[in-house]
This record gives sequence, structure tokens and C-alpha cells, in this order.
Amino acid sequence: MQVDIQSFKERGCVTVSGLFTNDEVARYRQHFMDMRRSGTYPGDFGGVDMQSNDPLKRYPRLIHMHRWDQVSLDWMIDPRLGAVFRQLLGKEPLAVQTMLYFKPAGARGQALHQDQYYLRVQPGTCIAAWMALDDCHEENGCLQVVPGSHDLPVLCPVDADTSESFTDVTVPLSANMQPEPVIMKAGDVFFFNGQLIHGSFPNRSPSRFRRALIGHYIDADAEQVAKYYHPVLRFDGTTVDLDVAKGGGQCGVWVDEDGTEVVEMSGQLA
Ligand SMILES: O=C(O)CCC(=O)C(=O)O
Repeated sequence: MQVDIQSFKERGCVTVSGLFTNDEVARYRQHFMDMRRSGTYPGDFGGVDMQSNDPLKRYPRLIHMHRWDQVSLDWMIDPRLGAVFRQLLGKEPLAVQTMLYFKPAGARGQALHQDQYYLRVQPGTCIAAWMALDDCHEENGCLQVVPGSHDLPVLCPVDADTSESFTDVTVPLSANMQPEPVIMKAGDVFFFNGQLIHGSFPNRSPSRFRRALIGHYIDADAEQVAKYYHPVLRFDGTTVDLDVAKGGGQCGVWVDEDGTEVVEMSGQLA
């Protein structure tokens, strides 16, 4: 399978179309809908409330399912994903997280952010595989990305608009940055660098879900990742010992330099 490595280098992201078949995607949809409707799980921080007016309380995201669900584990270390990572990274990938976003009609999105803010991988950064389980477009709240932003350091977070986002922090954009929608077919997988600014807007469709199965990865040269992402797995399913990355450190803020906005590392992460 040919992956557009140049696009990944220049834009910080690339879509691999049809990496998983329609039949596989239909099975994943059924599997995770059954799972969500039949209980609560570790990682359901806010709980599940089927009577709530908030669609995200009826269908909260699932987190780290691979730790207790074989289907999720098999997907996270699927050889097709491994083959793409080896092309993109030129190194062996390591797997650290799964998530399932249901994003039903009317659900809020997730404010623009950088995954590396959370994973704190050292040295290097993380990389995500975001697989569409439904066709994704602007109406149902597809992913939005700022191509080229992967060259930025981790930016200092600011408050997000929680009427549009279920998370409460975001990153400020410079005046010439504009998020772009990532239009995808179910079964496509979007790979993106951990510093790429991305997120999503609300699902404004009257009835359609926008489900996505997401994995976060690091490369074999990484020595540290935040505690939440341990244990770290190789693609053969065995675990590898990495150090726990500490919190804090510097973050970037936009400053004006002779009429141009540039990032200055003058902020401090909590
Ligand atoms: O799927 C979305 O709406 C956002 C997902 C995301 O930002 C992430 O996986 O880091």
C-alpha cells in the first residue's frame, strides 16, 4: 500500500482511503454501539445518562477499550496500521491508547488542540490513527485540522467555548491560520502528527452519528510518555517499559515580531 509520505511531512497529516472494508466497519459500528448501550466502563468519567438532553451524556466516548476488549486491541495493533506507521515514521510504532467517539446528532465537538499536550512524549511526539466509522463531512462534525501546524511547539492552552466543545481548553491560532475540514468515507484512516492542531465542530445533522475509532501511538525511540498512557504496547501485543513523562515545562504563545505573529516559548504549562 502506497502512503503519501510527502504530504505527511509537509502537512503533518495524510488520509489512507479504504484501509478497512465496509464489512469490517459495519462490524465495528455494531460492536461499539452494543458495548455503549449495555453498560458503563472504566474511562466513563462523566457517567452515562440515557435520559439526558446532552447527546454526549447518552453516548459518551469510550477510552482505553483495548485494555479490556479484544476487538479494540486487535484493531489498535492491526498489521495494516503498523505498515502505514512504518512508512510514515521509518521506525517501529508503539501503541498507547484507543478511543471511540460516537458524536450523535446535536453533539458538541472537541475544541482545537494538540495531542502532544496530553501525551508529553519525549523525545519526539505522538501520532494518531483516526478511522471514520461513518462518512464524515462538515454537517456531522468531521475532523478539522490546521495543515502545517505540526511544526509548532506545544502551545499554551486557553479557555474553550464549552457550548461548542465538550473539552474546556483550546489553542489560539495566528491570524493566518484556518482549520480545514477532513472529509472522509467510512473505512478511511487519517494519520496525523501529535503537534498538528485539530479538533471538531458540533454535529449539526438532524439524525446522523459521526463515529470514529481512534488510536494514539508513539515511535520506538520515545523514552517517556504521560502516566495515563501506560502500559505501552508493541504491535505484537507485548509491553515495553517506558518512563513516565512529568507534567509542566514551557509552552508557546503568539507574539508580534515586526508585524508577523511568531511563537515565543514564554509560557508555562500547569
Ligand atoms: O473526533 C473528534 O471530534 C476529535 C478527536 C480528537 O481530537 C482526538 O482524537 O484527539
